[in-house]
Amino acid sequence: MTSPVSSPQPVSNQMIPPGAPEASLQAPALASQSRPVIRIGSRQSQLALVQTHWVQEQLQKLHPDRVFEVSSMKTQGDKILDVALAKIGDKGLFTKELELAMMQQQADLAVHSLKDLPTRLPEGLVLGAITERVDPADALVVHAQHRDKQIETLPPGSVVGTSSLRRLAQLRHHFPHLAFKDIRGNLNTRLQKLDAGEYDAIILAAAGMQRLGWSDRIHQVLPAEISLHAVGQGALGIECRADDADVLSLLKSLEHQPTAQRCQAERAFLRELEGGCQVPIGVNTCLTGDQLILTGVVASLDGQRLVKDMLTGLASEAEQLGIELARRLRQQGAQEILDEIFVEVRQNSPLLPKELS
Ligand code: DPM
Repeated sequence: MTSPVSSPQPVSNQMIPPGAPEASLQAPALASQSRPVIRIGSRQSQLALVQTHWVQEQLQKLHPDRVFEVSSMKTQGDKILDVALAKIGDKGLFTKELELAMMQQQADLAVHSLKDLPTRLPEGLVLGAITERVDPADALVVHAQHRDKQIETLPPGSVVGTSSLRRLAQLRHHFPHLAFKDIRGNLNTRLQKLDAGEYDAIILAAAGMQRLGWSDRIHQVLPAEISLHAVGQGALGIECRADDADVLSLLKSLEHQPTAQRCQAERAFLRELEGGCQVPIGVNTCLTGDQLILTGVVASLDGQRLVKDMLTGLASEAEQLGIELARRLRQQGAQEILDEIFVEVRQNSPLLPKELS
């Protein structure tokens, strides 16, 4: 039910009784009716826009009386395309500009690939909803000459493109005979580089390929035994201002509870290990009834050491499960691996995927 408010009055101090709790300042009915358009911030990449338009469409369907508008902008991660991701090392590479726009009231919500959203958000912003996850697995895409091969059968020395330390460390562990090279750019650019023969194969998230309608290029979905996916992979995270009750209530309708519970455990695990988005940390979650199984891995860049464990608990205690698994991995040597990587990345270790010149 919407109650028409003909001429919304600005909230003046005289209207608020002295000593009133802060919440009464928010006047949600006034806020929702006085705002003609809800502005959705997005990155400009094709994948980001597909995701944002999907969210816009869902919101529009569920709230036909409101207007949702998309405004797109370039983020730091979109601008620095010639430097290896791991070396930039900045958290929030793909999210900062959008967050600033929300804080400055130029956007009301922002749609992110959840895996690009740091586990700690800036003061005043919250994760308003986590949408239903598509396939969170990593996928192998091959050059035409390897159409008859799988990751297990690629010839020694084959050049595999990835900028993900997580993919690199796990794949080096299983396939030490492969060579790894850095690859940057949007998904279309990466596919072009592969097809042009710069790589024998590349590893991408199945989710991104699916959303862009390129599922037919997925040659092999990598099983969890070979590659545990990134925290939040395959889900969208929608961020908004913590005090925007109106937008928060609109976003509630997009939340997918099972995905949210799985991602809460995954994000708590990463947060507890203090890993940014460029760390060789992988996860897998499985939700059956009220039981949540969380698997986590921390791997060294050379692929020699792999600390991996699994924990089951109540989905309602997802956060605690993530924290507990992180502590266990730390007891098994995960912290030493992460500390080493921090130095290796800073010192430009030869273990990092080499850039193609
Ligand atoms: C993050 C990573 C990558 C992206 C690191 C990782 C992949 C970088 C690379 C945190 N963000 O996964 O270990 O391989 O060069 C990104 C993609 C998607 C969201 C593309 C991809 C689409 C999938 C999704 C980049 N962010 O991973 O192939 O929405 O989950």
